[in-house]
Amino acid sequence: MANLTRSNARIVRFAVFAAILIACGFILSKGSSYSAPPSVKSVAQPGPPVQVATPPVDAKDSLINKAADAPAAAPAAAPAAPAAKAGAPAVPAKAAVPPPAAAAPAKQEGIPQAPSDDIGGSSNAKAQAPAAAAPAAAAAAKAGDDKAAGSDSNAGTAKASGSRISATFVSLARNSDAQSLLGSIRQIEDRFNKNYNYDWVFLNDEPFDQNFKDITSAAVSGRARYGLIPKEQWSYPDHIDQEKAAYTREQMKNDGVIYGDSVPYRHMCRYESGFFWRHELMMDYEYYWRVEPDVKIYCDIDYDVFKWMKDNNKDYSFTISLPEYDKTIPTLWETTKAFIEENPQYLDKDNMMDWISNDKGQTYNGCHFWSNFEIANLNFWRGEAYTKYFEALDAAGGFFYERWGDAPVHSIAVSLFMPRDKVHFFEDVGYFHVPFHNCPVNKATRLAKNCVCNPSDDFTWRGHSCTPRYYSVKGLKRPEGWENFT
Ligand SMILES: Nc1nc2c(ncn2[C@@H]2O[C@H](COP(=O)(O)OP(=O)(O)O)[C@@H](O)[C@H]2O)c(=O)[nH]1
Ligand SMILES: [Mg+2]
Repeated sequence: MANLTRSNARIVRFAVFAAILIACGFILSKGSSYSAPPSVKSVAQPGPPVQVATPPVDAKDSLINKAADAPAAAPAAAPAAPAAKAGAPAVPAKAAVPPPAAAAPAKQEGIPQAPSDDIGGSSNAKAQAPAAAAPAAAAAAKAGDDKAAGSDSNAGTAKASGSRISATFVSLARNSDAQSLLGSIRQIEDRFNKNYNYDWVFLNDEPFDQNFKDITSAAVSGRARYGLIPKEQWSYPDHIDQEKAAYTREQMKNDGVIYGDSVPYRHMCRYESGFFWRHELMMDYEYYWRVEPDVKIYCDIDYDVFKWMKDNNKDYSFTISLPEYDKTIPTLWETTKAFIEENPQYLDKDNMMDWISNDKGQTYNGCHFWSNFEIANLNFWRGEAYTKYFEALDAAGGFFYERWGDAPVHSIAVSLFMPRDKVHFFEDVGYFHVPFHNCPVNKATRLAKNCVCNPSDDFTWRGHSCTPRYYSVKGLKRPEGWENFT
């Protein structure tokens, strides 16, 4: 009886064990097949790489939003950059990696949104072909720049944009300037912007044609943006006496003054003096680099010059300075003096009057920064002192009754209303605008930066240049060997 009870107990234990085994097997096999589909779905849904890697050019915003919405989707983040370059907001892939909140700081930093009149974006997309990418990344890597360690332009863009500041190139140009401007763009891209992909704003008093847009947007590595100048900023103000203006032009023509009889040139000078920073497209930026057709960049620019300006508290910079042709500005200084007398509060206590005047302000010596090259802070022009100064000059009418250039106007304002420490001479930016060259006279600089210019062409230390005076009044140390190039 005892034996029978023991064997029954064994049978029961075996049955229970077998039942547990069967149940486990069932749970294991069924369980995996039930839970897998949802998890696969949830990973695949937010950002299938194929979808992001081949964006339709016009799907700008949605792509940016997608990237920002997919924080952990690394494969999606890298290819997101083409969308930014295709004319969409330049939200870098890097900015898309953190949670969506990161989008706000990017905007605050000034990374602009695509405006409605940004009509260059679509053709700009093709400029982002990998061909331009590899050299960009390689150059950055060579420079020891961990900002662009990626293997394609998109990665480079994303990395570079992480530390970019709010800045743009700006070119005022006619449609007929397309080819000559292309040469300038190519050199700036190759020597500098391929590593940083800053935007490029093109402004014109007439609508840009398709050829201009095709050519320029294909060449720039950042966004290409095209703006039309409002008519009232490129025409005579009401108070201008047309007959008097015409008479002046005739006189200047007879005197052989360059552009003396040109009406468009006068509008151009007035626009560059008083309006370019007010253009809707320029509102998105803090710093700009002005670029003209047919200029040359002789040396590598292996650091972010915009960021350098900001980090070093500089608001205006130049490469060449010289005296103005005084027949173009007979009353500019008198008008300036009258303005200062009425508004002494705008004169900076650490101004550079000693650079523009040899007699403590009685007369203007004509020295000016050659404004076809400018890297500067737009906020200076936007400020009260300059705005009021421009209004006073415009009211006096010298842009039309004489031929006031934007170069002396900018330079006088910088010298009087800006502390001298905020002005910078870019000795290392080899530059040419016909007929003057800035070529670093220091051999080590030329070699380090792969310059292609001849220092004997350099204008900086020549008798006619105002840059030696600039060095003197600021007490700067001149580069080694400067005396061999006077
Ligand atoms: N849209 C437009 N741009 C102009 C006009 N005239 C000159 N510019 C631009 O203004 C800048 C200065 O003109 P430029 O001919 O180079 O003058 P220069 O450097 O003083 O000989 C360049 O960027 C030109 O492309 C014009 O009538 N319309
Ligand atoms: Mg020019």
